[in-house]
Amino acid sequence: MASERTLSIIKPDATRRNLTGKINTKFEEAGLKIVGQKRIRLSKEQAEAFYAVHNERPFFNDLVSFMISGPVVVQVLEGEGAVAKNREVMGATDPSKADPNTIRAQFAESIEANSVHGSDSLENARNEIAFFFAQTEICP
Ligand code: RTP
Ligand code: MG
Repeated sequence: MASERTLSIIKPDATRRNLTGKINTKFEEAGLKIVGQKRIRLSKEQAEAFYAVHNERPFFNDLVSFMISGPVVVQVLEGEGAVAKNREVMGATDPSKADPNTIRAQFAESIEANSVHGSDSLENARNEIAFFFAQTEICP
């Protein structure tokens, strides 16, 4: 399998509870390398643009409010099959349905405050990485 990059976001529920290091350990133990990382506060416009695919969904406004409620850590993860591997490490969207040992099973508070985002395809990963990172901010 080829080396890939994927976009990860540690969400406000996790930064609030000081879980950045514990979540990063899960990525690193799975063989994902953190090759870009910054802690930022999303603007409402940025959050709306990032989640534009969900703008017809009933949870859209709540999701945007949640994502701007505190700092997030945006990250580029690199490794063999990084897109799928990261989704595996994250676990299902709803933490009550996530496999044990996944980030969401261990740390998420709810289906919305579920601690992490990860790109769901290689094409989305490329677009999502470009949304947050300049080439010079990624250091493999
Ligand atoms: P993500 O995009 O954050 O990696 O998560 P995902 O693919 O597992 O979930 P997705 O269906 O893309 O939904 C994006 C985020 O919206 C929130 N959500 N809330 N209240 C609800 O029913 C609901 N459903 C989804 C979650 O924060 C989810 O991660
Ligand atoms: Mg998604």
